[in-house]
Amino acid sequence: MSYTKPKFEEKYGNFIGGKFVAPKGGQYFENTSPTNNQLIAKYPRSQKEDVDMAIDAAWEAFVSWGKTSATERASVLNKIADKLEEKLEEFAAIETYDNGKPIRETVNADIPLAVDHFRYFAGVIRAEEGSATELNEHTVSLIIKEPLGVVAQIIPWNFPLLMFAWKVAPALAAGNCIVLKPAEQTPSSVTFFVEVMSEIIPAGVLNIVHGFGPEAGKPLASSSRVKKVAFTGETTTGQLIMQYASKNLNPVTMELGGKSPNIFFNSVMDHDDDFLDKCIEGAVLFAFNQGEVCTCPSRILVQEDIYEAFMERVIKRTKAITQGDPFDMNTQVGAQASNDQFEKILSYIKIGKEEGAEVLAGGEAYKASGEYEEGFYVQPTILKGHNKMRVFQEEIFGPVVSVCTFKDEKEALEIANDTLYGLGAGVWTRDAHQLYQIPRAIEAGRVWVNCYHDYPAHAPFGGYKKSGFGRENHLMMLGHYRQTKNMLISYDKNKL
Ligand code: TXE
Repeated sequence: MSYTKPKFEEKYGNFIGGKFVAPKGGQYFENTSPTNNQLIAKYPRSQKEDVDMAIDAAWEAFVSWGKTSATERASVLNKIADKLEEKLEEFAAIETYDNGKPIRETVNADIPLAVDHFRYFAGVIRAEEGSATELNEHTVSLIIKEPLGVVAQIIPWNFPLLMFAWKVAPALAAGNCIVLKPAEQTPSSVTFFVEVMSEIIPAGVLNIVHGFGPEAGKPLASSSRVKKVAFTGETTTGQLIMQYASKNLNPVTMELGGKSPNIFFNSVMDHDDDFLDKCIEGAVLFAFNQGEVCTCPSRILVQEDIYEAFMERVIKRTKAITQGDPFDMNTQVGAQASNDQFEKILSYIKIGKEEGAEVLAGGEAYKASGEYEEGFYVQPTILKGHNKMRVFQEEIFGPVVSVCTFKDEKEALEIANDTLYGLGAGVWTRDAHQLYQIPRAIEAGRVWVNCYHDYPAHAPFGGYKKSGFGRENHLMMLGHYRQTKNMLISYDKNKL
């Protein structure tokens, strides 16, 4: 199957009250493809007045959506999933062109995972049993879960449609209406989503406001008329958003940056080639999605007695990565999401070299050919150094991994936990003690053991430390989108 670049209209509106509307101020920004630096389309440069209009539409829709039954909402979510699946290839091509990630990832991961997310929350919301307790023979306590109302959601550009699904599916399942701001770098797949779902989702239940963080994101997160703010993005932006939301005492969930350790113990080299191959793939996953993943395993820790033999294979495998044309099914690493990101990654490679890190692979921009010559590509890069270097401590968000050695379990844990972040981690070992005790001692919300980069809808995901709080995926996510009503009912005719 071959994939081609999708077609776009010249410009799009915000999606408010079930239709596309022009921004009130009439301003637009240009969105370009990082694959070739060509214009995709113009999107609204929204301001507070546009955000207010979307919040109005959402509250209007909440009057009826907030009263729908779980069965009705589940039916809507299932229809969304079916439609997404039917148009999977179109969504994948849009995502690849707008974000730069290779088509093999959008076809096999981004869009199918988004489909599954809607199906999962459609099922979860109907499986609930609720609770009633008899406090004494005359009094019953009922616990009822109610939606919050209108919620604000602000998402990043690294998984535009998947992050959208992570936010939207549980919020809708719980009975909320939404105003969501996509990242300005990747507005396309969300726009296509609301276009094709307009006959499925009632008008005003899901509203999209495009634009920049300080102009559109800030008024959304600051509004006293939203009842919750959900955010995924950079840690410092998350801190700002918490300040805005705190003025209204609004609850927030934060999914922020990471600097995840990926630890390889010496038992991975024990006479089993299949398992070792799996470990090598696990190490090379730093390049998955161009390293633009909050859980990117961006620090490899290798036990010192296997370092040479193990890294020889990792380097060889890294150099064999196919890079370039994102629409070629064989391409494993596509374009970085934007010029800003491209420049940031190259500056970190320079910082690493200046700090004295040794370049074991890559180390430069990648020159794509033909129509992709003007795109933003970086070679998968391996830097060898120590954990105090900036390239080990700061989030690069690119296909760059920093490698160091450790002596024993104690030192592995010291290095792994010597970071501000605590989102993801990987542990690779054949030792039964290590495969339980090491993940337990790592300060991170998700630890993969003998695997990595798996994101099932029914496993909770979220950070420790400066990687945020609150969990996404899993039924526990519903707790972030509902409030608890307790009704105490007396059946006693006489006594108070
Ligand atoms: O993120 P921002 P940026 C990290 C990654 C990357 C860096 C910068 O290291 O290099 O962040 O990327 C909106 N009020 N991550 O600048 O600013 C913005 O419009 C309200 C990690 O793109 O966090 C976008 O919709 N909203 C990360 C969203 O916030 C604001 C994924 C994310 O943008 C705002 C992305 C404001 N003041 C980047 N400022 C992850 N953990 O997955 C910005 N926004």
